[in-house]
Formats: sequence, structure tokens, C-alpha cells
Amino acid sequence: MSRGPHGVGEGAAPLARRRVLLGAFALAAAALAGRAVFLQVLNTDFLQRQGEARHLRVVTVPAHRGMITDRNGEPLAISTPVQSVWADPGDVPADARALARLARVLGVPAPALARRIAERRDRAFVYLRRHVDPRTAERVRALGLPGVHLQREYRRYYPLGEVTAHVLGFTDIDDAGQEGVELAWDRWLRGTPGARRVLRDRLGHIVRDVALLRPARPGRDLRLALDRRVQYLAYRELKAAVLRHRARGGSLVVLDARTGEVLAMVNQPSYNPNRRDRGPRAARRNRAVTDVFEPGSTVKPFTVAAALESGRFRPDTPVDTGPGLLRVADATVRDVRDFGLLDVTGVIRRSSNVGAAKIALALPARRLWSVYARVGFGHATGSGFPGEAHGVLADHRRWRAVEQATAAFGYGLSVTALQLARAYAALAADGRLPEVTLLRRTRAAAGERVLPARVARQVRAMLEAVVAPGGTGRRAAVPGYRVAGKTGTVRKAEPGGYSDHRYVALFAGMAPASRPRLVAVVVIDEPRAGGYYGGEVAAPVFARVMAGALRLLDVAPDAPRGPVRVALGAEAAT
Ligand code: 59J
Repeated sequence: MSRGPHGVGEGAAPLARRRVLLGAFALAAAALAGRAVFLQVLNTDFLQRQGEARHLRVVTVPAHRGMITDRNGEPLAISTPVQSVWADPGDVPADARALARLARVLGVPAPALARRIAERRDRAFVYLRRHVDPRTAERVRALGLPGVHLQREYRRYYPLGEVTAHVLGFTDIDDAGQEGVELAWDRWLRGTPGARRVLRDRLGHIVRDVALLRPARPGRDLRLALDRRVQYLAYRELKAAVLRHRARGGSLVVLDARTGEVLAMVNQPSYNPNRRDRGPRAARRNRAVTDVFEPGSTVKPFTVAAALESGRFRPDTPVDTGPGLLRVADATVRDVRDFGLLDVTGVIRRSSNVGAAKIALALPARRLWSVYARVGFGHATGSGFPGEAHGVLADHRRWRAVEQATAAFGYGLSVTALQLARAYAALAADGRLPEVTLLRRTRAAAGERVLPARVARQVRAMLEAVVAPGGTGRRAAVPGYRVAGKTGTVRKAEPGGYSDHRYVALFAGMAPASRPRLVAVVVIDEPRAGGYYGGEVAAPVFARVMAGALRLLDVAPDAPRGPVRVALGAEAAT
């Protein structure tokens, strides 16, 4: 207030009035002092809580996802720490130049960044950019922008890239399993996020950790059955063959015949799971378990197994396949040429459709069907893989003669590569069907008996004849080892009948034939160059992968290597 003309006169106010005023001031001062003592000494807890409530924030602590390894503990999927940039929009100053600097560091358009923060003013947390590299994180830190923070997260890395892509699948940006093993075993692999309370200063900077409310519980590691060396070898050979024959795709599965463990499972086309854009859908399917095909001649060993099991056929029982044609109702079964008089072994070795059909028609439908069902056709393998197909095996009561005859050489039913490998594993394991698994087995349960051991061994001997000179599978031979297997060349079914230019080339087999350790199935879908027969296209891939895998796994050779060693005797050959 300005002093009025009467100001001097106020100095002459009565003494009593001044005393009252002074007294009031003194009282007020005392009250304030008392209050201060109360606040500062007696009631600090309450105040601290109040003050900090405005500056405390709960931040989640992401959990480390378990590692996926191969059977020997070699890493196949690893979560590595990365930084993500987030903001508490209310704390970020509306400073266009500062935001522009931040946008430049993050590599995002400034207007979009500003909009993102503005639109989420009412929230306490918004990601600005996730999974930035360490240099970017450092530059964000250096900007020191209030309300902008870094948070540690994890990013999945797959050291073998496209080689293991289909089996492993991938995780999303929050490290949650989306496909493959990452999805199927997500609950095992993923941990439980924790929470911590942090204290921020007036400017929204996090100044210190106040309390760990809940520690993050890391996920568990998962050990697969895969052997990364065999996996890599299988991938390399499959990819080379698909390129060489300009094929549409392919699959290759290697099983341990004794345990049912999947040692390798690869497909073409593939994709790089380490890239954010994971390529077209068609490249992401684990075809070995999701795609079915008619197995064609690769089922003939099971037709013959049914015949041997019935007691009505022996390996040397004659089967007349002349003149290379067989009429069944209004259909005709054909061979590529007239093989004339064969025996049961010859039907397998030459892959005679007529022979297989004649054998099957001599048996009750139920018997053939029962062997197919027992070796697992029409039933999912129980691998646990997401999206596994179970294939189709129609009930034998619905088979007429035509269906029975065509089923004998592999048409009218469909299988996955994994199912076919499992069925061959039953031949390899003397008639016991192993449970297939993608996880490493410590103890192998003996598989269920599905064929008499004698029958499995007899069929195996026939399958050795396929790979011997004069058989359709010569090119599956592996030096030093006895190999048993079967070729297949399948015309693809299309609307209105079977294609005359789209084929699936197959080889299914095992080694060493005397005591099989490994089973492999090779599928080449629509080879368009350099031949299309299973014997030309799939058998050589089998040979290369088998040769390498037997060596990698230190499997002792069971065949003489050459004339010199034969002369030295069986002991020198091993
Ligand atoms: C074939 C079929 C289609 C379905 C025939 C392949 C039939 C049949 C109706 C002609 C190519 C081709 C139910 S061939 O796998 O016989 O692997 O090395 O696709 O026969 O009746 O131009 N395999 N393949 N048949 N269909 N329906 C032989 C054979 C086989 C070989 C070669 C030559 C067929 C030795 C197949 C191989 O064993």
C-alpha cells in the first residue's frame, strides 16, 4: 500500500494496539515453529510418502527367456539384452527442438514422435522405439531429455538362422513364442516378469531404484534332440538339391532309429528368423510336419510287410507282373515297363505297382490297412509341434478293390515327412515303432511292437536290394555302410486326376542296414530340372546326408569299403 498523506499520523497509534499486533505475530510464529517441528520431526513418514508418490513409478522388469539348445548344449535360440526407449508423456517438455533431436537419434519422423507423445498425455508409459542398438541407447541417454527413459528388454537371436527357422519358430517383440518350438514350449521357456519401484526427480529423470518389488523369474532352458551339425548338413544338401532341380520346395527329416529323436528337420524354402520381416508365409511352414503328400511307392515296404505277416508270402514268393498292366474294376494299374515274373523282393527292388497291387489284393483289406495304421499313417506323431498334420488313412471298410490296390502302392492316403520317417523307423527298430520327439531323450522307452521282428528284418533286406546295383535307389548308396531304403516318384493329384508334369520325388531309408542307427526321409516337391525321379533327385541327397551324419555320430561302418578291404577280411573293414 502506498503511504497516504496521513501516514505520519499512524506512527502515533496507541501503544495498546501495537502490543496486540505484536502478540498476534508472536503467536503465529510459535504456531508455525510448532508445525515445523511436527512436520519435520514427528510426521516425516507421512510426508515422505506423499511427496514420493508424485515421483515414484513402478517399472516392470522383463524376465530372461530360456535358451534353446541342440542335444549337445549348443545354442540355437538365445535372448540377448537390448534397450528400449520409453516415455512418461506427462514429464516430456513440449520443446519442439528437443523432440526433433530425439526423433533424429531414434530414426523416426519428428511429427510422428510428437504426436505419439501428445496423444498419450494421459498415460504414464509409452514406447518410443523398441530394441535399439547400444549406440542409439547411449545417444538417447546423452540427450538427457526429461520423461524419456531406457528399459532393458530381451531380443531373441537364432545363431543358425534359416537352418533351424522352421523347427524353432520365433517370438514376437515381447519375446512370447509365436510359432514352432518357441510356441509349443512357450510356458517352459518364458519367465515371469518382475517389478521394481524407481524414484524420479522433478524433471522426470529416474534417480535411483527404491525397491525391487518382485524379482523377474527367468524361463528355463530347453534341450532339443537336434544335432546342429546334422541339421546344418541336411539343410545344405536339401537347399542345393532344391536349387539344382528348380523345385518348389522340399523337406528332410533325420531320426535316431533307436530313440525316435529328431536329429534334423529342415525345409525349403526357408527364411531368416532374425529379421523383423520374416518373409512370405509359404517360406515359414515347417512342411515336414504340416504338409502331407501321397507317399506312392515308399509305402510298398509296408504292403509287403502285411503280406509277410500274413504267412501267405515269403520274400521269394513269385509275383507275375506281366504285362506291366493290371485291370482292377474300371481302373488300370501300370508299371513303367513290363517286369514280367518277379518275386516279392523283386517287386520292391523294381518298384512294381502291378506287383504291389496283386500282393495287396491277395490279402484281406483289413490286414493291409492294419499295418498302415500300426506304423502310424493317419495318426499325428505326438511331436507336439503346432499345426502338425495327421494325414489321411481312410477306413478299410470303405475300400473297394480299386482303393485297396492303389493304397498298396501309396495313393489314396497321405502322410507327412515325419510320419513316413517314423514308419521307416519301425522297420529299422526290428518292428518297434518309436515315439518321435523333438526333445532330447535321456532314456529311450522301447517303442510299441507293430510288426514281428522277423518281418521287419526281411523287409529291410529287400530294401537293401533297392540300393544295390540294378535297384531304383542305387544313388542312395553310402561307401562303407549298408543302406536300406526305397525310392518314390509320385504324380501330384490335381482337380480331375493326376498331373503329368508335377511330381514329388522321394527317398526313405536307413543305415547301417545291419543294425540301423539313422532313418532319413527326403522329399523334393516338384523338381523341374535335371530329372524328377526319386532315384535321381532324392536318393543322392539321402546319400550325402547319411554319409555325413554317420561320420559325425561316429557310427561304425558295416560294409567292406572296397575290394582290397574285402580281401583283408571283415575285421579290417570296420
Ligand atoms: C509315376 C503315379 C499316380 C496315381 C507314374 C511317376 C500312379 C497311379 C492313380 C508315371 C511318374 C510317371 C492311383 S516310376 O514311385 O509309378 O522313384 O525312381 O504317380 O501310378 O496309378 O511319369 N518310380 N512311380 N505313379 N501314379 N495313380 C516309379 C514309380 C515309383 C521311380 C522310377 C520310375 C510311379 C523307377 C508313379 C523312382 O516307384
